[in-house]
Amino acid sequence: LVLRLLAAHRTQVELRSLELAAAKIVVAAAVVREGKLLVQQRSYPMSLAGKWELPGGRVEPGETEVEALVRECHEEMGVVVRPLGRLGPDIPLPGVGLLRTHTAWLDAADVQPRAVEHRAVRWVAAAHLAGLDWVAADRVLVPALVALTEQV
Ligand code: 9L3
Ligand code: MG
Repeated sequence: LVLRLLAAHRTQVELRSLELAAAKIVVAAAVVREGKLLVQQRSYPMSLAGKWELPGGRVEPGETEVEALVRECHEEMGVVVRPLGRLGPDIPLPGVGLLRTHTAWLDAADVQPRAVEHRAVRWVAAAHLAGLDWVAADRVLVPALVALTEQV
């Protein structure tokens, strides 16, 4: 019996380390221009449709976080961003991995992001950030996003 319990425990430990090894990074961009933060409204999956989030997505194998951030922003909004540095804590995404945020610069002042995959894209002032219907993970970032938006 003891041996069987030990074996069961070892299997659990092995499964746990597999889960950790598989933890995927999802990168998100915090882009501020003229005192407003760039946010997007999700169109899928159904459980997240209508909720607001920072633009971004999964880091693909062989890609750095910065490369993924630039690629995702280009795919999702047709704009080129310049990542600047990390913002706020890593946030667990249950069943997916970790959400990691980078601030980013949208250098062309005249370029307007378009909602390619999303329902809408919007520039939001600091005072209105807390009132958005955020995706749960992104809501954790609101204090850091308000501070960033007020400061830029
Ligand atoms: N996610 C949460 N907040 C964000 C982003 C960009 C992504 N700001 C979550 C939603 C999905 C997963 O990460 O569960 C992958 O994102 P995507 O590839 O569907 O954008
Ligand atoms: Mg995405």
